[in-house]
Amino acid sequence: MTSTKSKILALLEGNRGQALSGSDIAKKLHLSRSAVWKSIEELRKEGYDIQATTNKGYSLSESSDILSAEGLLLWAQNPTITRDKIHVFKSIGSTNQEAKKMAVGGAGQGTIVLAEEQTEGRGRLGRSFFSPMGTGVYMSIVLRPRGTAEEAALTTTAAAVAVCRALYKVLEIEAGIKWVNDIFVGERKVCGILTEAMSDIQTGVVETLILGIGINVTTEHFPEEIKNTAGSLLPAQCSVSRNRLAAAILDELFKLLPHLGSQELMDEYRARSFITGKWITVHRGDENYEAKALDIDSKGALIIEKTDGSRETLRSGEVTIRPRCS
Ligand code: BT5
Repeated sequence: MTSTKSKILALLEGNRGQALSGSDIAKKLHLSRSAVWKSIEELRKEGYDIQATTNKGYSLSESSDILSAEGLLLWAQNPTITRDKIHVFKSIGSTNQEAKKMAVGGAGQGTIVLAEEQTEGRGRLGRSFFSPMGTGVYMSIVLRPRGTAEEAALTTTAAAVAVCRALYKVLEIEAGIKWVNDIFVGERKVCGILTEAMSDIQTGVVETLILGIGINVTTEHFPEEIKNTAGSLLPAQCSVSRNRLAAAILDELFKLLPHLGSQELMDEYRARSFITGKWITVHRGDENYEAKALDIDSKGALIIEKTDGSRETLRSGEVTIRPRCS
């Protein structure tokens, strides 16, 4: 986006629903009126609902909900979130893939990639994440921890807590965490987290993490195979600022990252976790076995008790909750 268009969008986003006259915009931003008009036309072509009223000026509709750096910065409070670090795409294969490419090219800590749609959204173990146009938040963040694989796992833990906090702050939604990387509202998965590590082969040090977060905000129609398990935060007709939601998640995340593994963070993760105390099925490769989920340790690992009474600590993996009757 050109800097003129970016400045005008920031002004309109900051005054949603209010008319700003062309000459006031021009004066404020030191632009000609025709430059203002041209940028407004371009923004409209990009899908922004900008009304023009004679004698009043231009106003961006209150319900406008297009992801943008300008819209996000309006809400973000953490000073590390800056314009140059935010990259927004209309459609992309995968934001994690793009963030990885940027990281290889030297992108620094806190680089953010957002997309309105992913055509090849990814889950863990080669699974896919359904990411249709304009109804979700699909976001990846480049982190440079220079730490251990353990820290990498704790980053997923922090991200899960950050998402839950943001959902409550912005929408007053109480969400639960299904170890290790899924966020549920009620019985439905509304968010998945994918943390991918890039390490130095010789030292084993994790140099870069790509933290991917996908949220169904108002997605209505899910594919057949997930239509009974996936859900959205809000019905399709509701309007919420996805920029605001993304900013709240980033703010909470950057607040938590310096405290990975802290007592406070782990206690919050445990309190949100809804599998502890339940009977679960552990899926490992081709092997499936029953166990009771006992607790989550200080490293974010799941402690289970098998049916023979032995205990095991799972650092990663897949579990499903067994039906209550079994
Ligand atoms: C995840 O994996 O849930 C991690 C998803 C991470 C997505 C984000 S979006 C931004 C960034 N860029 C990417 O390419 N990815 C990240 P996993 O735990 O493996 O769960 C995947 C499974 O969840 C699938 O096999 C489906 O069963 C289910 N699923 C797929 N799409 C879903 C959706 N939109 N909502 C709920 N469940 C879904």
